[in-house]
Amino acid sequence: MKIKDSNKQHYDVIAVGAGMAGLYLLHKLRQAGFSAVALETADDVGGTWYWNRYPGARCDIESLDYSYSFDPELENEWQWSERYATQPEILRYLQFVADRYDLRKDIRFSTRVDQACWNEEEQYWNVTTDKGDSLTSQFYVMATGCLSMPKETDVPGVKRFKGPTYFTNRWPHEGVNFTGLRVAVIGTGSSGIQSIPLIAEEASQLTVFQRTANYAAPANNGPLRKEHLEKLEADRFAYRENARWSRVGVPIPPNTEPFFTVEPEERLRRMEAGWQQGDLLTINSSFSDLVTNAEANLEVQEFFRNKVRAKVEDEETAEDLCAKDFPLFTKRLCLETKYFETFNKPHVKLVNLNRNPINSITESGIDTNEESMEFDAIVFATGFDAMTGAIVAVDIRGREGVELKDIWKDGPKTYLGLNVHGFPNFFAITGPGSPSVLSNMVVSIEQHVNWIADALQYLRNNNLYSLEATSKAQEAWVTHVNDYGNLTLYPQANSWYMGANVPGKPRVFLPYVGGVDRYRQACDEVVQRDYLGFEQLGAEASLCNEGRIRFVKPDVQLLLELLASLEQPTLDSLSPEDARTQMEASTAQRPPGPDVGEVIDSSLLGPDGVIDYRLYRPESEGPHPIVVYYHGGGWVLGHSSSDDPFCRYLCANSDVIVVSVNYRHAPEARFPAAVEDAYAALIWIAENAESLGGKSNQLAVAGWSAGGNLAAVVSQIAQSQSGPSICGQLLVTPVADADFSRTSYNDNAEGYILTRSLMEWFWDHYCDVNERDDPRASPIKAESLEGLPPAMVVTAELDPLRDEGNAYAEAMSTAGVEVRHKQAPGQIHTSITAVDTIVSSEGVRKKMCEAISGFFN
Ligand code: N01
Repeated sequence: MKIKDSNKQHYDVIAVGAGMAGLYLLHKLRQAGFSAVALETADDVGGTWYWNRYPGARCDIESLDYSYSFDPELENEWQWSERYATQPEILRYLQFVADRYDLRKDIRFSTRVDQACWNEEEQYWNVTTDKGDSLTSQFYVMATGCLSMPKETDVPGVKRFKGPTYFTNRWPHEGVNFTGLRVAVIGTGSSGIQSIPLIAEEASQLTVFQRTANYAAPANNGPLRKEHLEKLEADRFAYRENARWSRVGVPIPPNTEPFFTVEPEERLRRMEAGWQQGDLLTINSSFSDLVTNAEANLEVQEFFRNKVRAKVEDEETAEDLCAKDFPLFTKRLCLETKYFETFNKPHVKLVNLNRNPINSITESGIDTNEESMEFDAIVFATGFDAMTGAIVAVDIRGREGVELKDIWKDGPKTYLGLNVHGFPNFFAITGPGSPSVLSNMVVSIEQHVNWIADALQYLRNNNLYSLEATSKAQEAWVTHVNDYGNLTLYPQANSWYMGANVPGKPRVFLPYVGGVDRYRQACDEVVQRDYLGFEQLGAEASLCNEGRIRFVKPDVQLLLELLASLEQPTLDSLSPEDARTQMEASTAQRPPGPDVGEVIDSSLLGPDGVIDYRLYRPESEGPHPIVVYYHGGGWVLGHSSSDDPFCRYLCANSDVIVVSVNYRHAPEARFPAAVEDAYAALIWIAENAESLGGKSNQLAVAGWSAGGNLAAVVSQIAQSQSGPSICGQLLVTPVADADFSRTSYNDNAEGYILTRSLMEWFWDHYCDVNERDDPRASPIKAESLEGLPPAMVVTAELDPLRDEGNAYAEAMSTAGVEVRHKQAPGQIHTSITAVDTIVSSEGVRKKMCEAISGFFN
């Protein structure tokens, strides 16, 4: 740092915003001995609770949880008066906090930040305001909140109206008296749903313009719940700690039961109990899969709709008020108090904008397609440019003058939602890519502030002056955030979570849906691993701790966690017999895979007796091409139906017959018995193709793992022994070599189901060491790969076999074979074939089916 102490306008930290985040940040930084200033547009503290003063504004997380936890004394000094506190009470609380910690002296009110530029030469941030101030700081923090930038009004003619217009998110401080007025409210999100019943109490006429009906649960507001208070008071520390390590920042244990594993009566009981409880969380957390399972979600949606139908007298209005356009929970659930009943009042009318859209706001009212309506006042409850709007409203420029707005034009990119590559010493509190709006904001704010304060102390203690995410770490985090979002139903809604409410905003899922607990774990791990993924510059030494914090696909990770929780013995610690029994037991639990036209179990005669096979025929009329499939299991485990869901998948999605053939297994029958059977079965199927319903000369092979090895080997044998003719080979995470020295054998030696030691166990059972260079064991060792059929090779990033599969694909390609090669990021050896279990590998599976279709065209 080259800043001179004499510069009075220089701070360690400049923060933007004096809401819940800014206040705690100031306190925390002061405690840690940093100089800090917060710049705030408003003339007082409070952030969202300063601006959103519309009638009925309240928190939708219970007040006891929606409270700072950093100071037990503060907790003792403040008593909430209601279960869901009103905006004035929450604002008083934040004012109390500001006074109690004497924070106002470090806040410049009525000051808007216009620009923040990183000065590369001096290594500081230069911040300018609308007041003409120019300040500098080592660190720059956006504590601007997720829902603070009002969405620009996009209703036509908005400027024409001569009467007063009000915006819920910028409500006049003196309040508004609607008594005797004809009022229009546009928008039925949380703000509309909270304010409409109260506006209706005053207005002589209220017309609500609804574009999309919303799900809302009753708030059942009242005094603080006794049992809730008792729980907190019994052990405040444990209570708050449980919140910090919960899914959404409220201490409710996560549920592991999928909806349809619960009996219908019990499902209904839980929904009803959640409804009576009156909160955002209970119903959702009564099951494990309401935001991932569309059918389960549909059933709960209908429960919500029936509640509306029971409350609203006019049938057409009731139907219009029933949310139908998006899955439940994929827009923020609203908490309501007499909202639906308000539409039973004779002076309240609902206009369904889908049937009767607004043509224009006029001088005296609103014209829709069907009528002209006169109003004395219009209220806009039209929402926010959420999560990114307030951040990019400031002209933030990082290294080389790069504008944040520019690099976020296709959607925000952050590392942990905290920092952005190219913007050293820049932090966003509850930024996009963190749980933020999907959590209790206070818990997430405290976590971010603590993390930032710790980071600043780490830099100070280590004589470092800047911290910046690497592009690789950021890219991996963005992928991780998207991967999680894509496992859920959230992307289906046109919500502000998706940026879909603001015309022209890129459609990207903005928050992190993996949970407060998992997110906190990731942030902690980054620190424990010496700020993994951050470049750290110092006066004497700098380091770049390159790396990715989460790269296993989230559903794969969940599967790994589930398997670990079963504490089963590893297969390689068992006898082959016991390993087979354990395998059978676990495959019995899988989803069955898609329906196909017909499944036939039969057998053929091999070189050493009968070989079982299972034939899968598509629903469409034949004849069809045939794929001979070899199952996985390290030549030791499995049989003709052990990859049943995957075979069904290939059959149904490629419109081919799949014949899954068994082969003799080791250690009872060692190498080359499996190869002999695999090849004999191939010949028999080629010769009997027509009687099996296949097309002659339309034959391909496929296999997974050891089966991929056999598919590769029989392709070589068929090619060298002139038959049968094979149109293509699909090799899925194949064993291509017996060489354990490749990088992937070390990188992925443990932790991803197929371990290095399990592979050693398989090889030892299957094949003598001195035979392993035989190309029938290690197909990559073949003298020539020329003339082999076209291939698709699929490898998984986190598989010990990854590099040999990659090497085989490359070797075939070099030999002139037409090869499609797909390495699946974040996948493990067993996840690519896990039909209906691992959703994140669905794209690769689709590609395999395309490849199979390509073999025959
Ligand atoms: O905003 P919203 P909000 N023509 O975006 C409609 C938090 N919050 O201020 O859905 C016609 O949810 C829009 O219609 P559509 C909470 O997280 C919390 O209500 O886009 N209509 C929608 O109905 C919440 O989720 C509390 O089709 C137009 C409404 O306006 C978030 O803030 C209280 C329109 C906007 O709903 C935002 O809530 C309040 C147009 N041109 C808010 N443009 C608590 O309880 C928009 N709409 C703590």
